[in-house]
Amino acid sequence: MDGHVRRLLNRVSIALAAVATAALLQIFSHSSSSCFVGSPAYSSLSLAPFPRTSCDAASRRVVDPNLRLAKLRSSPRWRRRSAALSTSVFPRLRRLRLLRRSSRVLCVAAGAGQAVDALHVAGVGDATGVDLVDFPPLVRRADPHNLPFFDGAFDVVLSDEPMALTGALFPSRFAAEAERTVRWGGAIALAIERHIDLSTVASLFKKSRVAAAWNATLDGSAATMVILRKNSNNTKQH
Ligand SMILES: *[C@@H]1O[C@H](CO)[C@@H](O)[C@H](O)[C@H]1NC(C)=O
Ligand SMILES: CC(=O)N[C@H]1CO[C@H](CO)[C@@H](O)[C@@H]1O
Repeated sequence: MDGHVRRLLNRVSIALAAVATAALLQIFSHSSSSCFVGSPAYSSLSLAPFPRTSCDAASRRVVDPNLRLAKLRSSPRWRRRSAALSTSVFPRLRRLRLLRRSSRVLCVAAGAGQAVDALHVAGVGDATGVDLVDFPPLVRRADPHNLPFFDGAFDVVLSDEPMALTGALFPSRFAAEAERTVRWGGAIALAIERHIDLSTVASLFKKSRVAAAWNATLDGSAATMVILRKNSNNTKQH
């Protein structure tokens, strides 16, 4: 009798476990199809063809990320952005001795990962891309207001998205996180919209000084590039 009850209970618990597993699988397979439409804080005009919502993120799952990357790489927009980075931004950083092949670089607001890809092509192997929406294989999800990296983890923090800073929910928080994750003496390289006052941008970075600024064209959109250097100890007078 006792043994019979135990066997029965065993059977019941196995059945319940099976039901729970099936329910979980159901949840997992459906969770990504309920997408919320709404742009990330800095949904951009210049990256319009790339996915910017979780709906797009969900529909992307059927595509092999590497095939998709190969396709994107051959698009004129991607090539223009890569060219702008490798002929304008990277050489400046190198001349200032802020970028080397061994540098660890974080690309924030990385979109589909053009900057990460351009860094790889330029021989910088250790480049990490993050954005509000993950985009494998080059970009994973992270909130720029709360970056999941240690203090001083990177030699360079780069954003080639002109709307990233000014379109951020909290620009000062965005700036503080970029500064926190870059090492002392390292660089923050930012594209900003051309009408934005440089001193306004500089004032957001409490521990860094502007090392270079110039007007650049990133795949057709006029932007200003700014390179800030995180001071070896906070000597900035403000
Ligand atoms: C960029 O161009 C604008 C005019 O379009 C000019 O006012 C500004 O000073 C330039 N910025 C830099 C850093 O050269
Ligand atoms: C150059 C220099 O003095 N750097 C120091 C700045 O402050 C940090 C932390 O407070 C030190 O770790 C650096 O050595």
